[in-house]
Amino acid sequence: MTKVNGGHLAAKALKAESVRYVFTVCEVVMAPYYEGCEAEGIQVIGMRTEQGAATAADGWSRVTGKPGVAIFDFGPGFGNAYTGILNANLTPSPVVYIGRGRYDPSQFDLGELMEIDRDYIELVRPITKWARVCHDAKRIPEYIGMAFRNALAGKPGPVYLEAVGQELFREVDDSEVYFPTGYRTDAKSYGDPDYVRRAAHLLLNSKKPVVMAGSGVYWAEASKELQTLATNLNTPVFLNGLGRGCVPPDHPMHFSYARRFALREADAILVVGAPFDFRLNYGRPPSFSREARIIQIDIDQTEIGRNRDVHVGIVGDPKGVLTQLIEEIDGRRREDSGWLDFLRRKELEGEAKDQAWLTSNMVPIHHLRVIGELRHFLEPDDFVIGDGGFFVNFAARVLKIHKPGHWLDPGPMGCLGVGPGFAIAAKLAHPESRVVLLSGDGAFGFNGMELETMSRQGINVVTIVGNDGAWGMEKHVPVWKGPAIAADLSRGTRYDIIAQGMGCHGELVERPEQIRAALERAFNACKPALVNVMLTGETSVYRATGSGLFDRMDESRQTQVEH
Ligand SMILES: Cc1ncc(C[n+]2csc(CCOP(=O)(O)OP(=O)(O)O)c2C)c(N)n1
Ligand SMILES: [Mg+2]
Repeated sequence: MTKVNGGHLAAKALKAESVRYVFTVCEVVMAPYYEGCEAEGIQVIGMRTEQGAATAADGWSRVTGKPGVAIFDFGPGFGNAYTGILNANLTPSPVVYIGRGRYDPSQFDLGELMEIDRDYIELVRPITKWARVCHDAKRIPEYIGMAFRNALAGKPGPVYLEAVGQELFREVDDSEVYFPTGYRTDAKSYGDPDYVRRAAHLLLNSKKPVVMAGSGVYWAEASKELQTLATNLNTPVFLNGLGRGCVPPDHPMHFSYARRFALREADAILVVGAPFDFRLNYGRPPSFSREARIIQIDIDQTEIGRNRDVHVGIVGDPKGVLTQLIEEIDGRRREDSGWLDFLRRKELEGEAKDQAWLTSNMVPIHHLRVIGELRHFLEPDDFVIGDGGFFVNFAARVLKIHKPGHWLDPGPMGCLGVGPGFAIAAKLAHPESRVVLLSGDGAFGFNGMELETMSRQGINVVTIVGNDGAWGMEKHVPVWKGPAIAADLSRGTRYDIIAQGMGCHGELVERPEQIRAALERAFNACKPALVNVMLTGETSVYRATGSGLFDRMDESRQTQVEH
């Protein structure tokens, strides 16, 4: 009979889920969690804000496919973590968030420290899949099991669990504790065979089919199946969200620039694990053809037909359903008469327009020149994290991502400040890969202190700050009647010196010919590094390059480059 406290019981349950790291901001009342984790061989990573911790846990989920875990205090800790949870919720990403919970019920409603007149569950419920309080130390392992089951079941998403603070310290006999082991399944769910047959028939008989694949394909680890189906069907694939990288850029069916033409002119569109949200203009014209027959595959039945009429809706795990479709098609090939050639031409035209800017010698430097230089360094195993406005949009447009989960960005929440947390998680999960964080100067301000975490923990990320001295994406849009208000930041801020002050390698770059050597030194620094690149802040340059808010991106790609 061994005595063990509630915090340690939680750690044992996390260990059983193969958790390797938990992310937190130190708070002594959570000592039982921390000590339990260390005793179980789980490393506790101390971050600089709870937003950073919540985001790192989300990043871990994204780069491993297994839930990341963050632990934070209530009150201000909870408040800071909230943004990170919001972001995980919209992605959606399966993260286990553990709040400290209120402390001693005998003091509730007396005006205890950090008291609020509602409980935290009420606040977190709208932005999580599942949220609970555990009131009994002995039941903590059960609740951890429930948390993982709910995070991973069907459509993934974040969950929130807190244990009443006192219970973390309460010692119980471990022989009296029920440790569940078979509390969830990884089994795939398959689609209705009749619907699969109809989908195959429709696709095989279409003249201008398109596949639009999103994050659901990533979570289902279905990239191989997606590639096989696209090859067998002879059908172009476009990717969004975490779907990026699920088809490598050198695959003959991989397309990106031609998307607006493809979705407008298609006669059949297979939408897999990609919700009809704003990124797809809700599946509606003008971005989506009105006439196209839509086949939709999603693990979540409530996504089928949301915002857009579908002709064949298949509920099931994308890996399972794509496998069924491949079997149903059984080697039959769709004959293509010019559709692929047309889209390839559009693709090459789009790429060609960016070429001049990728090698531009203008001073201050153009955003695309930095990305152009970075391309010389990137290898298929590297991870690229985007955190910012225009700077990240440019990068997303031209960088080739070779593997699933190797591009992370603020996602549908558009949440600035996610970069350092994501980068830390990516590097911890894949120490053998290089991790590059592309940050706007505005975005850097949110969680830039996490470079101290990188420095302290030896997490060697290369950060490139695109320093245009502005909230560029807010400043240069044609909405303002006069000059943009509150859209400027100080020009020339020395983020490189700030990074040096945190123990990182820091470089300032003001001219394009300096970029390559600076990146070289940053990648070889053997410590975290930051390259601060002074960028142009001219609205006319953005217009000419074709950049803008998300919904203008496609239009602007048409803009003629005047260089
Ligand atoms: C947390 C948060 N606050 C505000 C915004 C609104 N927003 C979107 S893009 C942007 C500008 C980003 O500026 P920066 O990071 O410097 O990138 P740039 O566009 O200048 O390249 C802002 C403020 C947001 N998306 N997230
Ligand atoms: Mg900026």
